[in-house]
Amino acid sequence: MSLHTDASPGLQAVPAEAESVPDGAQAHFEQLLAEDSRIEPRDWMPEAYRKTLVRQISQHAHSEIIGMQPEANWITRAPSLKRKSILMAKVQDEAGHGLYLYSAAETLGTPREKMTEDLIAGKARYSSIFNYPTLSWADMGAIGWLVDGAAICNQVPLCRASYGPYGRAMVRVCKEESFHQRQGFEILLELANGTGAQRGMAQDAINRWYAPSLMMFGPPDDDSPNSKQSMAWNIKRFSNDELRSRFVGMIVEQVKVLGLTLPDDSIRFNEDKQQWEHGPLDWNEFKEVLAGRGPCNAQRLARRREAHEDGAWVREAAAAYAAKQAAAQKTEVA
Ligand code: FAQ
Repeated sequence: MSLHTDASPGLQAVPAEAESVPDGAQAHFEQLLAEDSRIEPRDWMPEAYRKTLVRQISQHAHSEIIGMQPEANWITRAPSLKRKSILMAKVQDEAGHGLYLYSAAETLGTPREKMTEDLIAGKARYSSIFNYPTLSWADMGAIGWLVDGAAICNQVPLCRASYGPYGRAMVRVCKEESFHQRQGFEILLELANGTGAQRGMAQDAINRWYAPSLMMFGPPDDDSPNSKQSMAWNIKRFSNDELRSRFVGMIVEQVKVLGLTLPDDSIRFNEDKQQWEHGPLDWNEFKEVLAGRGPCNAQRLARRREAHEDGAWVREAAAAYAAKQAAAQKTEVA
C-alpha cells in the first residue's frame, strides 16, 4: 500500500551525492547521533535529514492548528461556564503548540508562509484524526482522553528527538497535553457517573474515537516507509506499532475506572512478545482519510482557508507596523 497520494505528495529526499559536504561534516553529524547528542540549526546536516524533519514537524504543526476545529465546534455549546473556559484554554494551547512547531520548522529554512500555503492548497498532511466529526459534548471527553492520550504516547519520546529545536518544543507541548488528557478523562468520568443518557453518550463517543485514535500512530510497521530511517536518525525512538501497543495497554486499564468499555474484544497481552495486541483496524479507511476523502477533510480545509483569508488584515497591519518600527530605528541610528 503506498500512502503517497496526489493530494499529499510529501517531500522527496535529495540524494546525498547531490550535496557538497564540507570536510568532516558528515563524520561530525554521525558522531553527534552516535553520542545521542542534539543536532542544532548551526550544524551541517544531510539534506535528507533536513527534509524529513520539515516533513514531520510541519505535518505536526498543521495537525495542532487543524486540530483546533473539532473542539472549537463545542465552545459555544459547552454545558457550563467552567467547561467553556477550560475548553477555550485548551484550544488556545493547541494554537500555541502549532506556533512552537512552525518556529522549529523555520529553523530548518522553510518559512511559515510556505508551510501555510501548502496546507491551504491541500498539498500538506495533517493528522488523520482531525477529519472526524464531533457529534456530542462527550466527544470533548473522548478527544481529551484518547486523542491527547495517543498524542502524548507518541510525543514523549519525541522530546529526545535528535534535532534540538524540535525536542525542546516537544517538552512544553507534552506538559500541556498531559493536562488536556486529564480534563478529557474527567469529562468522561462525570458523564459515566451521570444519567443513563449521559453514560450512553460517553460510551458512544469512545466507540467512535477508539479506532481513529489507534490509527493516529501511523500505518503498521511493515507499511511505514519513513520509520526505519527516522529511527536511525534518532528522530523517532519507537516504531508506530510499538507506540500503538503501549497506548492500548494504557487505555485498557483506564477505561475500567470509567466503568465503560473499549469497542474491541480482541485486546490481549501477548506474553511471548511482551506487548498489547488489539483487533483489526480498517487501514482502507485510513488511506481514504489521507487521500482527502475522510468525513470532514473538505470542511476542515475550507475553514482553514477562510480563517487565513479573514486574517489577511492582521498580517498586513503587523507587517506595516514592523516596517514603521524599522524605519524609525534607521532614522534614530542616522
Ligand atoms: N495522519 O512512514 P510513516 C495532536 C503519513 S497532534 C496523517 O509511518 P512517519 C495534538 C506520514 O506523514 C497529532 N498522515 O510516517 C492535538 C507519511 O506520509 P508522507 C499529530 C499520517 O512520519 C490533540 C505516511 O503516512 N502528531 O494530536 C498519519 O515516520 C487534540 C507514511 O507513514 C504528530 O504529528 C496520520 N495519523 O510516522 C491537537 C506527531 N500517520 O509524509 C488538537 C509527530 C502517518 O511520507 C486536539 N509525527 N501518516 O507523505 C510523527 O510522530 C510521525 O510523523 C507519525 C508518522 C508517527 C505520525
